[in-house]
Amino acid sequence: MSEVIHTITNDIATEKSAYIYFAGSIRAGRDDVPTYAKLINKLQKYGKVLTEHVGDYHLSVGGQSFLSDKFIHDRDLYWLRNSHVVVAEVTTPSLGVGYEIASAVNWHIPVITLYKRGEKSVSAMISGSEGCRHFEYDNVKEAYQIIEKEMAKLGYKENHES
Ligand code: 6K6
Repeated sequence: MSEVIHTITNDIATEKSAYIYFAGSIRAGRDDVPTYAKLINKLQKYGKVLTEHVGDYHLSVGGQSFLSDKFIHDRDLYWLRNSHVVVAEVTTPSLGVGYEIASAVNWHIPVITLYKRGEKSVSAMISGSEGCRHFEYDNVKEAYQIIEKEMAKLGYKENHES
């Protein structure tokens, strides 16, 4: 994985592919990390995933604790503000992910939310938001198909070489 702490200033100036902000639970629980890692891997075919650490197995609930909360908040909102699309895996309910989704919606950044179909149901604040394209999926293959369809609608092509 590339460095967790980095700025995107140079990338933004030079790269043409999508900047993708992947949101997934951190302090709210890391049970879905294997899924996050697979979704991030898929999204990397469309451009740069600014938050690839979210899918890092080594980042536990206590991970990156050497960074201050203010640093994390400001850095992540900066990345979010500069992203072209947000993909949020919302199966594990997370305050941070909800906050990121609301911020992206307010900034008119397209948001795709993915929820593993199960016994529980997702918050109406997500499934009922007109700013989110909300989808439920049964398995990762189905989630990939949703990503393919939605990214194509947004005008982003999958790069099969990456
Ligand atoms: C320190 C101690 C425990 O975790 C840390 C490091 N925290 C974070 N590092 C990077 N991104 C974070 C961190 N905390 C929240 N975020 C952002 O909020 C991510 O982009 C996630 O999408 C989201 C997760 O929020 P919570 O509420 O589940 O932590």
